[in-house]
Amino acid sequence: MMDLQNKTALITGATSGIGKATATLFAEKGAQLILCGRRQDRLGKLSEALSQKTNVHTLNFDVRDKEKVFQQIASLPEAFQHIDILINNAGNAHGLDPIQQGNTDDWEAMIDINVKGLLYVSKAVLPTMLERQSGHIINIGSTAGKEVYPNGNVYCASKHAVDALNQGMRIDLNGKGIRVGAINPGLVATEFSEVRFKGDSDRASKVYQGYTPLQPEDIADIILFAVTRPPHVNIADLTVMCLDQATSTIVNKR
Ligand code: NDP
Ligand code: 8X3
Repeated sequence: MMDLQNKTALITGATSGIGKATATLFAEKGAQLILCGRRQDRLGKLSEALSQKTNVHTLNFDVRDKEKVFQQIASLPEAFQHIDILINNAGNAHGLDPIQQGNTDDWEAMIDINVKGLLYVSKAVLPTMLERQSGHIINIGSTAGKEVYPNGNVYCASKHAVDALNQGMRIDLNGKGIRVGAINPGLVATEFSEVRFKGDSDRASKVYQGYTPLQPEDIADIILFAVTRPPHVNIADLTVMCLDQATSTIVNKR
C-alpha cells in the first residue's frame, strides 16, 4: 500500500460534496493539496481548516474557461508543481427534462463542464506527469455513464463521454507510468440535486429520501483506496451504489 505523505493531489470541485470529502480525507493522510473551485469563500474556509493538517494551495477557476485553467495551473508555486494525483471531479447535472424540452443552456453547461472542463484540466496537468513518467488520474464518472435513464439524456451523454475518455486516456498513456481510472458512483447525497433542480431544495432532498444513499465520504474512501494501491495496481473502472440502488431507476424506497 502506498501512502500519501509527500504526494501532491489536485482536486477539482473541492468546494462541495465528493471533492470536499476527498480533500478532507487526503489532508488527514498527509497529502499536499491543490483545491479548485469557483466559490472563493468556500475555498478559503476549506483551505484554512485543512492547512492545520497539510500544505494547501487554492486555485479559483471555472473549468469551462480554457485560458484560465491553463494559466492557473501554470501559475502554481514551485512546491506544488509536481502533481502526483489528479482527481477530475468537478461537474454537475443541470436540469432533468425530456430531450424535446431540454434547455440548451443546460446542455452546454453539462458538456462544457463535465467533458471539456475535464479535458482542459487533464491537458494542463499531464506535461509534468509525462516528464516524470509518474502520476495517477482519477476520473469521477457516474452510473449515468454506464446506462441512460429517462430525462437524463445529456447528463448521461456527458458521463458516457467521461467513461470513453477514461478508457482513451488509459490507452494513450499506457507505458508512460501514469495510472488512469474511473470511479462511477450511483446516488450520493451532495449538493448535486440542488444544482440539477436549480436551488429547489424540496425537490432535491426528495431524491435522497426513503433509503440510505451513499455519502460523499463513502466515495472519498474509495478514491483513497484506489490511489493507495501499490504502483503496479490500477483500479481501471469501479462502479459503486448504495445497498438500496440496483440501477439508475430501481431504488428500494420505503
Ligand atoms: P456537488 O454539487 O456537491 O459538487 C460539485 C463540485 O463541482 C463543486 O465543488 C463545484 O464547485 C464544482 N463545479 C461545478 N461546476 C464547476 C465549474 N464550472 N467549474 C469549476 N468547478 C465546478 O456535487 P457532487 O459532489 O455530487 O459532484 C461531484 C462529481 O460527482 C460530479 O462530477 C458529478 O457528476 C459526480 N457524481 C455525483 C453523483 C451524485 O449522486 N451526487 C453520482 C455520480 C457522480 P464550485 O461551484 O465552487 O465551482
Ligand atoms: C449522479 C447520479 O443517478 O443522479 O451522477 O445521475 S444520477
